[in-house]
Order: sequence, then structure tokens, then C-alpha cells
Amino acid sequence: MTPTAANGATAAVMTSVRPWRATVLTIFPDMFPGPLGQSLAGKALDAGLWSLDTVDLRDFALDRHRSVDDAPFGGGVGMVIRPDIADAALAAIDERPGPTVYLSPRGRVLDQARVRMLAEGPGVKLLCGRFEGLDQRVIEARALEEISIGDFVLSGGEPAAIALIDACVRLLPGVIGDAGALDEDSFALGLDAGLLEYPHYTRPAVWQGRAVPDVLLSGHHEKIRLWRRQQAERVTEERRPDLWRRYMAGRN
Ligand code: 9D3
Repeated sequence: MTPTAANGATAAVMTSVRPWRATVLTIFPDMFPGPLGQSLAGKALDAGLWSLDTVDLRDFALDRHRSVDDAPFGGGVGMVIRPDIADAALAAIDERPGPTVYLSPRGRVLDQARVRMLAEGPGVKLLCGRFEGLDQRVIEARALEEISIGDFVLSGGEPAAIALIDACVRLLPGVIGDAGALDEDSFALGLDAGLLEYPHYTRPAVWQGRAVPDVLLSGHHEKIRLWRRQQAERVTEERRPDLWRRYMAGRN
């Protein structure tokens, strides 16, 4: 299904705006769409709210073995992606919209501010790291933006690309209904306000001898709001001193 004026949510986006476009350069194109073909992102993909294309780095190899890597100058473990092959692949997607991101454990750690900016743009081109990394010269020559998704070791950039795309897609107009986007709490609390979330409860009211906090059953909406804020602050101070410091500084 493509966006049509028949759908009120997409009608506003129709005029001149092309769907947000993700282009992924990878030696494992079969990893895509993967989880992005399911749930929220998958429905939005089917609805034409965004598009996903993969480009196989091996298609730009120069030998019959389709090798894209070589041994590191100066010695050491592992292999390095060749600059000439990465550059040829990047040249082939030059006309596609958005900045070119190289997913690498050496990158700046992705945050919601960068996700918001990428989602507001026309799309993104993602080069997935593999082996020990990519020749530094192509990173410089193409001014690639290096992004990591956190301080843990993946086997390659593909799962990081999937996480980045998922984070962007859920922000695209029409992907989340008004219910989620306009929910007051998601602005007042939660990551947007710089706090971790308060704890959630649903039925049954007592489960395995554990009762839901009384205040949530009280019907006092002001008390509930205050309790949730207290809980959000307590858990943030406890688990994320970095977020807590920023939150407290921002209250001045
Ligand atoms: C000798 C050190 N290398 C292996 C432990 C460094 C290394 C190279 C390549 C470690 C991981 C990888 C593959 N990772 C990614 O391509 C990657 C990644 C990550 O590992 N963590 C967080 N974000 C990202 S984005 C791409």
C-alpha cells in the first residue's frame, strides 16, 4: 500500500514529500529488513511511510572471490575493509538522500537528539562495519559520520543499523498514532524529559501476593502524577547518575 489521500494521517505528508529513505551498505543484505519488517516499523514500511534498500558491498569487489577486505598495514589481528571498494559502493549511492553514517564502535554514541535530526531529514545512508574496521582514508575522504550504539561489542554494524533505523522510523509522521505521540506523560516524563520511566502495572491488582501500589487504584490523578514523577526521579538517580545530573541542571 502506498500513501493516498484516502488516509487522513498520510494526506498531509503527500504533497512533494518523499518517504524517508534508508540505504544500507552491507556484506549481509539478507539481514534486512529482519526485525524492521515486523511490528511498527514493518507496518510503516508496508504502508510506504519509509523505504529500505540494501546494497551489497561485495558487488563492488574487483576479484573473482569478491573480497572486500585485506590485511592491516603495520600488522595486527583481523582484516580491514578496502578504501577503494567502500568508495566505489558509496559513489554508487551518492544521489540517495541523507547523510552517510559509518556504524563503528569508534563512533560517537547515538542519542535521541541525533535520532530526531536524522528522522527529520530525507533519509540516511548507512555503511555497516565488519572485520576490524574500515580504512581511515575513506572515512576522511567522504567525511563519514561515525556512530556507535553503545559501549558493548557487536560482531558488525548491521544490528546497529537496524537499531538506528528503528529509532528513526518510529518518529516519522503517521508511524505512531496520536495516542502515543500526544500522550502527556511521554512529554512530562520519560526519556524526552531526561528521566527513566516510572514503573508500570496492569491487572490483576494482586499477583503472587504482590499488590499494585494503592495510589494507582485511588483515582486521584494529581497524586498519581506526583507518585510517577517521584518514581521516575528515584530510578534515574539510582541507575543513571549521568541523566540525573543533566536533569537536575536543567531544572534551574
Ligand atoms: C580488536 C578490537 N576489535 C574487536 C573486539 C574491535 C571491534 C571491531 C569491530 C569491535 C567490534 C567490531 C564490530 N562492531 C561494529 O561494527 C559496531 C558496533 C559495536 O560493536 N558496538 C556498538 N556500536 C557499534 S556500531 C558498529
